[in-house]
Amino acid sequence: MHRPAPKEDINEDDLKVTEPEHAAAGLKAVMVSMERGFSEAGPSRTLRSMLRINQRGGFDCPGCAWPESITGARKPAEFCENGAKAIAEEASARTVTPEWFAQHPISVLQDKTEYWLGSQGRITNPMIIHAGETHYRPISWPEAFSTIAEHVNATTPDRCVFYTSGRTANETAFMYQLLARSLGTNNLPDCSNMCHESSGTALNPTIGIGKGTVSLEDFEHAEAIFVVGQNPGTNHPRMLSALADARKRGARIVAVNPLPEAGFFGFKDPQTVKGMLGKAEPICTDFLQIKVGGDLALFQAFGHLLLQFEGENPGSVVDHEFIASVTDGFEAYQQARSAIDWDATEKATGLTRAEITDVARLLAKSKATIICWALGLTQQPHSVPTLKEIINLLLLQGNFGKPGAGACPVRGHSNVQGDRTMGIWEKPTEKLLASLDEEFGIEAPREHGYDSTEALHAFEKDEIDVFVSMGGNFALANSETEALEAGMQRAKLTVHISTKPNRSHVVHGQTSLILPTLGRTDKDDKHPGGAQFLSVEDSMSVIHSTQGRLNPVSDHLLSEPVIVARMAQAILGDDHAVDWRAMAEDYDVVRDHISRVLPGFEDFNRRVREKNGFVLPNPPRDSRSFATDIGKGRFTVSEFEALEAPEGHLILQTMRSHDQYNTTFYGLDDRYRGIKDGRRVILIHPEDLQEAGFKDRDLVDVISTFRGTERRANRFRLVSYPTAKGCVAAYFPEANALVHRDLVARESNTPGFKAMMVRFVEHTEDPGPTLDS
Ligand SMILES: Nc1nc2c(c(=O)[nH]1)N[C@H]1C(S)=C(S)[C@@H](COP(=O)(O)OP(=O)(O)OC[C@H]3O[C@@H](n4cnc5c(=O)[nH]c(N)nc54)[C@H](O)[C@@H]3O)O[C@H]1N2
Ligand SMILES: Nc1nc2c(c(=O)[nH]1)N[C@H]1C(S)=C(S)[C@@H](COP(=O)(O)OP(=O)(O)OC[C@H]3O[C@@H](n4cnc5c(=O)[nH]c(N)nc54)[C@H](O)[C@@H]3O)O[C@H]1N2
Ligand SMILES: [Mo]
Repeated sequence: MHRPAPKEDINEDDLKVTEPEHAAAGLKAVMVSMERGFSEAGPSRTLRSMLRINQRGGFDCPGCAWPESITGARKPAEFCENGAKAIAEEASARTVTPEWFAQHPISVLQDKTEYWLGSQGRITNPMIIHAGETHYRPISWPEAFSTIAEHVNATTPDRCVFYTSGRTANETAFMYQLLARSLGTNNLPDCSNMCHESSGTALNPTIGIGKGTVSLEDFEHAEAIFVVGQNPGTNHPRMLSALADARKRGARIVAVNPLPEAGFFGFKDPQTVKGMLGKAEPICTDFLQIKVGGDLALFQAFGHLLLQFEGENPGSVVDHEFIASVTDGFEAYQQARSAIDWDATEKATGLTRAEITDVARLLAKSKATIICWALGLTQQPHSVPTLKEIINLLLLQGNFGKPGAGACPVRGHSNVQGDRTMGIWEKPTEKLLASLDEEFGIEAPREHGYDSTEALHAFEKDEIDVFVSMGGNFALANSETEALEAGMQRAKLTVHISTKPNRSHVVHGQTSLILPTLGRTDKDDKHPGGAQFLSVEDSMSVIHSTQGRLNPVSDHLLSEPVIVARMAQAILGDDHAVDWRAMAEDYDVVRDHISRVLPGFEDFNRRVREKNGFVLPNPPRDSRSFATDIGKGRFTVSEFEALEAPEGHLILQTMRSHDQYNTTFYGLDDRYRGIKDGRRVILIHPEDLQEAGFKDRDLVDVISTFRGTERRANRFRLVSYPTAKGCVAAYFPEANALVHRDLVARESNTPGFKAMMVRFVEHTEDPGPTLDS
């Protein structure tokens, strides 16, 4: 029944291109998810896990952070094709054993793509390798922990880095940050630094909370919903049901994106007979095909137009009462938006004045607007001002704390928001540190630590001795792939707490450990008090439990909380102020600590056991109040700014295919965009293709330029595609080698993954190691 793991690696010459699709999901999606599950995990593991995804008492889907309903009934199958693929990936019955490592020298593994590595299966034993050795070999858990302790204690805390990927559950994250701070460092970079950091950076000073202000029920009341810089059909498919329902009620749904993504135009709901028969529900009423980086100009234009409509018909658009009572800075904003340069706006956005004005009219009419966004807005040099401009618009019409309205940053990893709530942050607040000190009798360090970009710099300067990675794949996720990998290889110790092999394991430090762990779907019952559960926070601040039920693929796996506790015991010694053992034995002990340290978690152990969990306080949503330093919502003024490609260059954005989860590839197809059996492609507008002097499917090398320096990535195929003119698109992580380390969003330091300036040259060089094996 099991499909063997691919023996051959990707052959990019197999690439096939068909017309992009015009609707997402449907029967095909269900078939794909079932097929994938059966071949990876077998029918019994598949059915057992699929039926528990996102059910009360089941486990939280590791696919994305889109919430489940807490008021209504849940459907028997509360998941999507891509959630099912994420589960199948984790529930895989294939194993990566010590024998497997003995058969695969590092030199061979370094030539494999992430697709091949990830599809080998679940790692079964702790493994170690030293510089100069050819193979990872098994090591016992006690020896692994003492190896970590030796290295950590041989250096200073500021030379140790503790990275977190956003799948980590709340309890684990809390213990992990406590370990770093007990040791004496705030070096806690996380995937959020590369993801929605710009959102928090823009929201905290303007609305007093770094999170979204809507709940799922608000989608039932909104009159207008904007979906900006986001591809929900692939990355948050369950969001399409909420959008389709809103559209059916007559809400206006506006997509703003350089790509005409399939999910915008139709949705075949696999939960309905109509959808199963292939009848698509329309989703968007309006589509603005914007140029990459043009959103700040667009939102400034909306602000200008709303104020103009208000002037023409006073009292019709602007919520003066709201502005006067709970906001600050309106006059300066009004002043700044009173004039507009339409030529510059049209050039920056690639949209016409008429198109922008039409959508501004619908925005003006809407009495309840939700603006959703994701990475298209967070990974730009001017992301923070762009997002502040969205907040201006929402404040202008009083779109906070009323049904159907608010800001909705749609998060990525299933618990990335919870990890931050738990204190995974390199810039912790004094309040958090003081309450950790008080609860545990430790002295948490006050100096800020490295974010992910600073960690990349520190690797390059040999300032990191020990790098511990709680999940994730830092080498491939970040910018400057080659330089980063070289830096990681010079570190004294790298430790990867992982489920499956990945690139970061094979570009390892002088000594490297792989510590295999239980995933979301796995049973965690080797505790004195019996089976344990964990908790997560979704994109809308709902905290709920998650518990896997599958038998782990090996007896040697430890849960993440147990791994953290045993690392801490080894590093900090048995007489450390924190009772690590008690936390590892019983996760209720962790939750009790959390309930005393973090606001909103009072009575955590009781409330997390309630049917739907509980919702964290959210002042803008709950009471139209803003916990900023001035106690008000803050209008801000930003300069006009857009991306401009130098002569002969185009703007490159990097994005996900339909068959990948970040650096993990489930397969090689991007079904909705019509790309099959290949990933090294550049989607390019037909006119740009012609102007650049190339033909469809030509093989090129890509050169990016930033402040006079160049980066190169070889052997990509140009594919003629209806993207916005002047803008091209490639997949993450293949294009990460092109991202200069200093190309980041101002203030948030998030890499500018969607803002590279590139040109193409005919392919000349050897394909390089990331291609065929
Ligand atoms: N199946 C699946 N689900 C996932 C993930 C996955 O890899 N696979 N990843 C998870 C994670 S960690 C995250 S953060 C989310 C990511 O979710 P998304 O943000 O949807 O992810 P991307 O694929 O990066 O898509 C970005 C979208 O922004 C558009 N875009 C690019 N530049 C601009 C711009 O300048 N302006 C505008 N308006 N749009 C722009 C792109 O065309 C694309 O549609 O998804 C999560 N869910
Ligand atoms: N060019 C470009 N680069 C990007 C982006 C982009 O849009 N463009 N997006 C950025 C974003 S939004 C993000 S979030 C980052 C993602 O960066 P990361 O979070 O670092 O990367 P992932 O690919 O999500 O991590 C996958 C690995 O996690 C491990 N894993 C999976 N499940 C578990 C588990 O349950 N426990 C543990 N311990 N390990 C597990 C597996 O070994 C797997 O190989 O990448 C960023 N990089
Ligand atoms: Mo993300």
